[in-house]
Amino acid sequence: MTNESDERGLRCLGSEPAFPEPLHIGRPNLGDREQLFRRLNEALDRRWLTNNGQLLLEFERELADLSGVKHAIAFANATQGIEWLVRGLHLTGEIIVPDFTFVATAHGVLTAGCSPVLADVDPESHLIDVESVERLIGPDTAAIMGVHLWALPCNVDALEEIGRRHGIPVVFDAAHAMGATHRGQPIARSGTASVYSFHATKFVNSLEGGAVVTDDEDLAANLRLSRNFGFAGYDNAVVLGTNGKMDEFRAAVGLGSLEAMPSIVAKNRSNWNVYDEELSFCSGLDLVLFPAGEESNYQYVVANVRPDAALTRDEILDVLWSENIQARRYFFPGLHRMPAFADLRRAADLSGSLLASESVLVLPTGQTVGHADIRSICRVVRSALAVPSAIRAALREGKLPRHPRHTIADR
Ligand code: T4K
Repeated sequence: MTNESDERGLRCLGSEPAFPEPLHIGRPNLGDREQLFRRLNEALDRRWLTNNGQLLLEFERELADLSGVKHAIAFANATQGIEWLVRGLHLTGEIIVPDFTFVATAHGVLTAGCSPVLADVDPESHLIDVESVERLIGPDTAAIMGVHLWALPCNVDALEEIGRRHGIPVVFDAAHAMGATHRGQPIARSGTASVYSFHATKFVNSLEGGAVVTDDEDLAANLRLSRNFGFAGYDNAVVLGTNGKMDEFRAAVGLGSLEAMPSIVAKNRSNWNVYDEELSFCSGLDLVLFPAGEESNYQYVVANVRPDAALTRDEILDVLWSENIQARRYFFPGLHRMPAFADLRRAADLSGSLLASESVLVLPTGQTVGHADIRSICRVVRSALAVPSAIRAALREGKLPRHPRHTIADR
């Protein structure tokens, strides 16, 4: 809850923090508890806790229906879903991914034995840049993996056209994109397959979890085998496999979360509208917009802090953290500037990704964030932007909590 007694001051200028306790960005949204406990009890009564249980099958059916596809294959998390999707398509060689994404996009490709190749992104939307993809296509390109970052649809049509022209599949990391549409259809109908995440911080969650959704019968059959040690019946591993199963408790949480999805989206959307209204008075910050006429889930409130803003993104972030508002600069500093991915082939021009990684500011939302909280957050940003020199001087003293930092090698 916001600290009502201190509506005007800023902590770095000597006032009390806007929030007495940390305001987390990824507080999990919860479905109906009674329903959850009923499902858990039923699973316990059945003594069927994992391995294609009834709740898991129900969860997968719901996911496939919501995605407008034939098959949903749940995994323990989306990272594993990405890895086994790549393996299930028998890909070898290079897979083009955006440089500005969560590390799991690249980890999943690498652990499947392929090499991610890092494409630039659009600095405004942060989505993979189609021209950059086109330039990176080479003799070893096996696939393109777009990422519907923030649940914004990639330029699906252009990516699919490139895929057709080069005879390679296009797949999507749709970790953020449950509930989003493209041309009025569920976004997950695009490409050969898409991968959702149901991590606790996602707007719908199964504690940990992910799923591959696809219309491809062979791929679906292969993934069902591979997530269960490759077993086709007792004692008979027919394909390479792992233990990627989702248990009944997680499926129960996932089912409840899907039931709550309309109310969570409505809450996210109303939060987003308040940010939109409040930040319109903040010169230098632009909210990343969702496409008109499409559905989305509004689970991330993302602002671009423009280079002409009175404070930098990192300065604003530090002011927010000093007020106990744990905003984030997700996907900073871009994959190519992380040691784990420094040796990957990449676009010569990653200026879009660099700009995104210096400007993205992700703000708290979800069930636990109220409109009054959002007005307080925006009041902090506005107040700080009004007195940039005083803020810089106060931040230099380094006495207040701030967003964690680490050194970035210049790569
Ligand atoms: N592709 C993309 C594009 C992705 O964004 C992701 C995941 C993936 C693939 C892979 O999906 P999974 O394999 O995870 O299914 C989070 C999530 O761990 C990760 O799932 C997500 N993307 C990524 C963007 O963010 P952090 O770094 O935000 O986690 P953490 O621990 O800092 O938590 C965030 C905030 O939420 C904190 O303020 C604490 C709070 N929190 C967190 C948890 C887990 C709670 O209040 N309760 C909780 O239970 O990573």
